[in-house]
Amino acid sequence: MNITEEVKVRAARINDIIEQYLPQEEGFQKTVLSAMNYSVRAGGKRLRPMLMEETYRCLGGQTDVIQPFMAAIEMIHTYSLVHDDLPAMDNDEYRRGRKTTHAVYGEAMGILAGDALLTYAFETAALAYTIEPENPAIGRAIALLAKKAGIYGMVGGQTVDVESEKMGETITREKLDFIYRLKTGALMEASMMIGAILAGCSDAQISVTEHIAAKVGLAFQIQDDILDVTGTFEELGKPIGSDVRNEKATYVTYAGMEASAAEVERLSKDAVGALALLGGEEDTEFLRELFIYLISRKK
Ligand code: GRG
Repeated sequence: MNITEEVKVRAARINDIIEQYLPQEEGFQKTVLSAMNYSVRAGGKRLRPMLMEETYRCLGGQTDVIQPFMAAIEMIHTYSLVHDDLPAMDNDEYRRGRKTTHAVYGEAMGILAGDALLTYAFETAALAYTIEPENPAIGRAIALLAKKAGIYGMVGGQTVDVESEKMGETITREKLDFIYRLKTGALMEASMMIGAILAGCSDAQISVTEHIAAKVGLAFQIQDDILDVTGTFEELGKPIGSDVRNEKATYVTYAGMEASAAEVERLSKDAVGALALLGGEEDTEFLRELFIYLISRKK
């Protein structure tokens, strides 16, 4: 498999799916709708919907019921980026190679577009009932999405992250793990777990997907820290060095570059190894290749 090409093809297909769920830009509230669509259409790797769809497929899922959830997870991810870029947070002017939402639409509209994307994500996920009205797994998937996006997930992690600014290397490994597990890992976990839930998996299999995604999420965030030091504006579509500027405690400041790179590799290989725990005869080749591909990602 040529994983680079395969990722590109899948991202393009995911863009088509997401596009179907974006709101029409009309009515008196048109500005916020336009700001939402601007944020989502800015592109991005579409990694979370990719993980979700592939986990669903690997575990035997066969219908389109996964699609509203793929759009929803990307809307939630995009809202987190829009808010993360705000002046009160990282105060970034560029993201995904273009001006951030608040830089184009103003701060108030940046806040509202993030709020709207979060709320609209749940409106979108609930559309799964129009595809499979009798499927009880949909309610469970919606509840999980809320939990992993909220105070016991991404928002919880971001809270501790914001409070840990200016701590440099004095932060404990335990706290850093907590931040990464929640801030970045939680949406990866939601992606794979929702794939498993909608595929009708057992609780044990759903737990395995959580375990795998937690490792992928941690590796992904450490690689993000590394790229913030070693990447370029052209590759990342945003300025590098934002962690240093914001005096953020990261894996790189905590453990150094070499140990961080080794940790990314170890976690990714652990995630690949854990794919065997899913049981059954699933073809996990794409997930395996994707986890390895992410180790050397440049954006
Ligand atoms: C509630 C005010 C308020 C803010 C919430 C929760 C939150 C802000 C921010 C989430 C934290 C965050 C941005 C974590 C970083 C995760 C991460 C590495 C994002 C980049 O993901 P990629 O590389 O991005 O997948 P693309 O652009 O490819 O989609």
